[in-house]
Amino acid sequence: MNSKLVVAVDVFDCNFALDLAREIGKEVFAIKVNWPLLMARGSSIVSELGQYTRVICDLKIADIPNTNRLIAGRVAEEGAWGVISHSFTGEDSLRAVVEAAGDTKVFSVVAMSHPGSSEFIYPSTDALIGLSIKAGAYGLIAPGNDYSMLSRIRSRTRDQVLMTPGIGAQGGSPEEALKHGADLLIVGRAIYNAEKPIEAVREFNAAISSFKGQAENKQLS
Ligand code: BMP
Repeated sequence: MNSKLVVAVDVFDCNFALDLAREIGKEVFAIKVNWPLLMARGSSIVSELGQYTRVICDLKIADIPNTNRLIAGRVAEEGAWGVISHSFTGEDSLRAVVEAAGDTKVFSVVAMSHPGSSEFIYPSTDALIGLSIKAGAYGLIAPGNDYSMLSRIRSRTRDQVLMTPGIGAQGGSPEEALKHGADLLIVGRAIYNAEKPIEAVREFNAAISSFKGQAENKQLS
């Protein structure tokens, strides 16, 4: 299935997450796990969900290189397709993630989707993009609900894959995010809180595939 949808499953209930993955796994690009599931189950949740679809581990790693290396190495051992790291800790810290992640793709945060992102992160976004590219990041995390920031990030990198949270519950629309340069769209609550998550997935997929405006959006396989 050629979907651009990454479903964030921010819950503590592992059975709910596994049932959801079984239901939607073939119709999404990936499932993203964050601290709630990792706290509830440990890192094995990555390989358990990996039976159904790709898994992106959203740890927002932000430590010294040695600690980052340990964390990214474990994520890679569990077979995660991708991992999310902060970049504000510096090039050496991010490079450690990239090296330890091996074939697991590293997405680096250069701007966030919540209002507080404008306090410290936005003023540093250009520098964070440069640092992330130098450190070898495969992709960048950019806000899917702030279209001018998203366009600005897209204009500064053609090669990196842009993965964008902020769609649905945080106000972003799939069409606008794609129009402004997104390659993968993260949607959480609007799917896992839906009465019928599979129908919500299909609606998002339909909105994504009906968007024809951006020939440059990357096709990931
Ligand atoms: P939701 O669609 O329910 O708002 O979830 C968005 C997901 O993306 C959450 O897992 C959140 O941690 C993550 N996220 C975000 O919302 N903004 C960012 O800037 C970076 C994120 O990883």
